[in-house]
Amino acid sequence: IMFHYKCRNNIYPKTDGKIVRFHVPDDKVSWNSPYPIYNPTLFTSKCIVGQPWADLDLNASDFQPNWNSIDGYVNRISLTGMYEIKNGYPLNPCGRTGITGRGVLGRWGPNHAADPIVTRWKKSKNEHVFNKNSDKPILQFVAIQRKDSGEWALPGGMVDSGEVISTTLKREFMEEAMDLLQKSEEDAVKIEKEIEEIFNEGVEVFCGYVDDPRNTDNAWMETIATLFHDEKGDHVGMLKLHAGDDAVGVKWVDLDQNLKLYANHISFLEKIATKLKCHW
Ligand code: RP5
Ligand code: MG
Ligand code: MG
Repeated sequence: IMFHYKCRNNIYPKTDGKIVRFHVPDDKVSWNSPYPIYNPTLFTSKCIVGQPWADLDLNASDFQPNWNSIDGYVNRISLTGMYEIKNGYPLNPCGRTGITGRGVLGRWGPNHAADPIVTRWKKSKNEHVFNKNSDKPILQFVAIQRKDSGEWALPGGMVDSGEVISTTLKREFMEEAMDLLQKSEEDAVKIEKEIEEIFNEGVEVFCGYVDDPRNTDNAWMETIATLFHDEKGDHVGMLKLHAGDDAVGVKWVDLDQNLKLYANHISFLEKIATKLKCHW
C-alpha cells in the first residue's frame, strides 16, 4: 500500500479555505502510530447531501451498509484489501488525512474510479521524435484540465453503480476529452465507433488507492488505470479532442517525469514509461 501526501497538511478542496486539515506528520500517518492530540474536523460537504450517487449519513437509521462487500448496487470492496471499521466508520487504508467524514466524496469507504490513458508516439514528418538527454522516443498522452482544481489530469471518472470498468473508461474519455454530452446523436454515434476501435485492447497498469486531494479518514478514491496505446498513431490521430463535462481543457502532452499532474497520476505514467521504454 502506498503513502499519501496530497490529502494531508493542506486546505480541503472546494471549501473556500474554510476547512483546514489537522496536521499529520509523516510518522503519524499510520493508524498504528499513537497520535493522542489528533483532533480532525468532521466535514461532509452540503453538495453531496441528497445526491443519487451519494450514501446517506452514517447516523441515518435506514442506512445499513455492508462493508467490504458488494452492497446491492454499490461496490464497497476496496482494491487494497479489507479495510477496518472503527466506531462504525470505515478507516482509510493509507492512514490519517486530517479530516473525518466524507468531504466531497459520495461514498463512505472506497469511491471507485477508472482512468483511461490514451497514448501515441510523438512524430515529426512521420519520424519518431527523441529527447536529446535520454535519447529515447517521446510518448504523448491525452490529458484534461480539471474544472475543480485547474490541474492537468487523466480523463478519469467515477464508476457508476453497476457499470463495468471498460464502459467507464470509454464513457469518461468521450465525455471529458471529446465533449460527448454536447454532441448531436449523429456525431455521438461516430465518436463511439472511433473509440470502440481504440479501446478494444487495453492493458491495466495500475489498480488501487489514489492519493487524491479529496480523500478523508473515512472516504477515499481508488482507480483502475488502463493503457490504450496506439502504436501507429493512425487511430488516435483522427480523434477530435474537445474538453467537456468536468474538464475545461484537453491536449496531447509529452510524457516527462517533471510534469505536475493531479493526485498521483504521474506514478501511473511512470509505469507506462518503463513498459514502453520511452522518454521519461
Ligand atoms: C482521481 O479522480 C481518479 O484517478 C480519477 O482521475 C478522478 C475521478 O474523479 P472525478 O474526475 O469524477 O472527479 O482520484
Ligand atoms: Mg467525468
Ligand atoms: Mg473526471
